[in-house]
Amino acid sequence: MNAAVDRADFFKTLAEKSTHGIRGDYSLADDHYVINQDWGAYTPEQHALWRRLYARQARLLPGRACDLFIDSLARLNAADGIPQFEVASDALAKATGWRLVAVPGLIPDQVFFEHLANRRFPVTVWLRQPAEFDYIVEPDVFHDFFGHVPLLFDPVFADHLQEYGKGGLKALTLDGLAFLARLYWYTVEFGLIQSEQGLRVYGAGILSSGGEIDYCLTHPAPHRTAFDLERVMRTLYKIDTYQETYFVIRNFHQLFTDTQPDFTPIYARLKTLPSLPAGMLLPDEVTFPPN
Ligand code: HBI
Ligand code: FE
Repeated sequence: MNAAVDRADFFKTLAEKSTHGIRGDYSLADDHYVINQDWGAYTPEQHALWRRLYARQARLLPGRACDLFIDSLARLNAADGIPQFEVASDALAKATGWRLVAVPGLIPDQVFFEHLANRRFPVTVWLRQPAEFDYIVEPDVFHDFFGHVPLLFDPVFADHLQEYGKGGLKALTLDGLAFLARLYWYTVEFGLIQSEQGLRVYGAGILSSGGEIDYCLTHPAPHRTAFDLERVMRTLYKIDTYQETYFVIRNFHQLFTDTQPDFTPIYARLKTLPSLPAGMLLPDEVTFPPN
C-alpha cells in the first residue's frame, strides 16, 4: 500500500469531515502521526479557556461521573491550564503503562489502533475556539485529555482499550470496522455504568460535554438499556446530536470480558443482519429509569 497515497486520501476525507477545515498541523507528523505538543506555544487566552472548560465540567461531575473518573481526574492536576502530556504520561505509565502521544487531530484508523494496541493514547494538541465552548464536532485537547485520559488509570479499562486497539487492527482485515466503531461509540465515548447510587457516566464524549452529562442520566427521552455486544455492534449512531440510546455496563470487568471473544464469526453473522436505528428498543429489552 503506497503510504503517500494513503496520506492524500486520508486528508481528503478529513477535510470533508472537519467543520473548520483541517485544524491541526500535520506537516510535522511522523509516520505514526505523532508531533511535539509544543506546550510553550499555548497562549494565556487558551489556558484561560481550558480553565473555564475544566471548571464548568468539574462542577457537573459529582453524582454524574463514575467515581473512578472523578478520582483519576484529580490525580492529573489539570485544572490550572492545558496539561503537559509528558507529565501526565509519567503518572499514567506508573499506574497502567499507558503514555500519551500528541497528534494534530484525527489520524487514520490503522494508525489509531496501532497506538492503542501499544498502550499509547493519541491526544489532539489544539484547543477549540471560545465560540465552541459548548459544542465541538471533532475531538480537541479538552475532549481527548479531560474525557479520555482519566479512565486510563484503571487497570481493567486500560487493558480493555489495548485489546480494543488490537481488535481494531484485526477488524480492518475483516472489514469489521463499522461494527467496532459502534462498540467504541456506545462504550468508550457514550457509555453508562451502574453504581450503588444509580447510573453513572464513563463515556468521554459525555464527560467532556456540558449538556449531555445531565441529559443522558435524567432526561425521559433517551433509552437506557443493558449493554449487549452484538446489539451494540448493530446499532447506528449520530455524531451531531445527543444519543437516543445509552448502553449500561455493570462494571469495567464486564466490558473487558464481553469483548474478549474472537469477533470474526460475530462480524460474519452481523453482516447478514440489518443495522438498528439509534432510537429503537428490541422487544425483550428492559430500560433503566432516568436517575
Ligand atoms: N484519531 N486522534 C484520533 N482520535 C480518535 O478518537 C480517533 C482517531 N482516528 C480514528 C478513530 N478515532 C475512529 O475511527 C476509531 O475509533 C474507530
Ligand atoms: Fe473521543
